[in-house]
Amino acid sequence: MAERTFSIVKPDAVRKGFTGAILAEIERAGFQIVAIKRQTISKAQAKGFYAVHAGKPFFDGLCDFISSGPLVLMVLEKENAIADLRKLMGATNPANAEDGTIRKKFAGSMSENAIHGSDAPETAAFEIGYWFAGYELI
Ligand code: FUP
Repeated sequence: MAERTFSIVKPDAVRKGFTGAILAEIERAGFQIVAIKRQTISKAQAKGFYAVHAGKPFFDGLCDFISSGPLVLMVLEKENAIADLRKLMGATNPANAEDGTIRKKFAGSMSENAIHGSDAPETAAFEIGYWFAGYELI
């Protein structure tokens, strides 16, 4: 059965002009783009989204970075979408990402790593609901 996941083309990749190339990789891997929007988020919105990381040493920098410029928010669908997107993204630190992954091709560093993808069904449900209303997902 088709599964949905949530993804972000992060501000570093948008700034560098990689949005289209990353979307092409996602579609080529068999994902349907169910919903998509480009916007600049506030630091308060970033803190709510990344609440699971609150208190970690990188939390403040992460929230500054993700709210530093336009990003692209997406809901993606395919069978096994959550795990398959994680595989397509590659390791959090692009230095450890496998060849052919989005982070290997487009990410510059651990903190500015081009793409986000939900890591489990519960986080996908929270993240989709955080950024998209039900009527945007029909
Ligand atoms: P990932 O699921 O691969 O996006 O990675 P995490 O959920 O562990 O981390 C979320 C984001 O926090 C990463 F994309 C980058 C940032 N981060 C750091 O900057 N430093 C760290 O040590 C860990 C994560």
